[in-house]
Amino acid sequence: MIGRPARYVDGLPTPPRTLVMGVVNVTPDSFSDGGLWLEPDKAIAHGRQLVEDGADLLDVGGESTRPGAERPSEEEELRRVIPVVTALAAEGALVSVDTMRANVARQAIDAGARAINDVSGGLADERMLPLVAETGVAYVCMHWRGHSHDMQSRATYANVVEEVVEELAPRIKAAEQAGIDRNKLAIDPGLGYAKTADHNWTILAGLDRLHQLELPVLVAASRKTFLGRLLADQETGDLRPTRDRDDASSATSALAAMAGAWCVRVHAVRPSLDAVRVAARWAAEPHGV
Ligand code: PMM
Repeated sequence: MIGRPARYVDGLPTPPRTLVMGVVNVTPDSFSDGGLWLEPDKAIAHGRQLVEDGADLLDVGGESTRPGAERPSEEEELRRVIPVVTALAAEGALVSVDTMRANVARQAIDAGARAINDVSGGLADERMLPLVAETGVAYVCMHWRGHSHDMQSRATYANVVEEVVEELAPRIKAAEQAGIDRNKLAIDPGLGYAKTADHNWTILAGLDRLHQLELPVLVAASRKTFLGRLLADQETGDLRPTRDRDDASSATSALAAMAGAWCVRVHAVRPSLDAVRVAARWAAEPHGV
């Protein structure tokens, strides 16, 4: 039990608890909130609300990467993301951009973004790692096995935790070789990305192993299908609807904080912020009597 981050990312906040990243999806098709904030004004207002709720940083994304999703054009992604980043950064919010495209990252950084959250870990666009190195922003490197349209066909592992660690290690090395300062890096096991529900649970239970890579760990479980499956209606088997997964998401945030996660990426900020504060306070007590 740690209850607070084992490590932090240079240039981002360092509260004495796990950070909370609020999700601002400017997409028509994200699995839990697709279409809700597609208009820039709505997305900006939503981001503002998440900051008021206590988000340490906002993750603005214009591409849904839910299983089966088709990619938007780069032009469309830019059209969705840049006005929102510009407005929120101008208001003082700390903005991260969820993109796999170096060109979107570059324009977002020019618009004030201070971190890039790349679900492909630099694999989708070879210009991404050099761009991050050149601009000196923080970088979240996620475990990824390919684009969403067919990623679930790659959800095969003999030992999911070890394979995620083995496949993340070369991505970290590539990031450092491209010139990214190790202190600006965080890693993410990529829950749901080429992973089944059982894989996700195994990874969460194995976060200690991920920490052996000695980098801050981001956990993004919020509203994902594996929670919907856990909480499925016992009679009909219907998955718990996405919007009714926030209590479980907060429970996951508390447990991730207990395991030493650096940051949780969530849709509902306030309950997860409360959860990580509880975890930090709990773990601050000396153990035993
Ligand atoms: N998941 C989603 C989007 N971005 N970024 C990181 N680093 N890790 C994730 O697991 C992740 C992500 C998909 O969730 P959403 O559609 O609710 O944003």
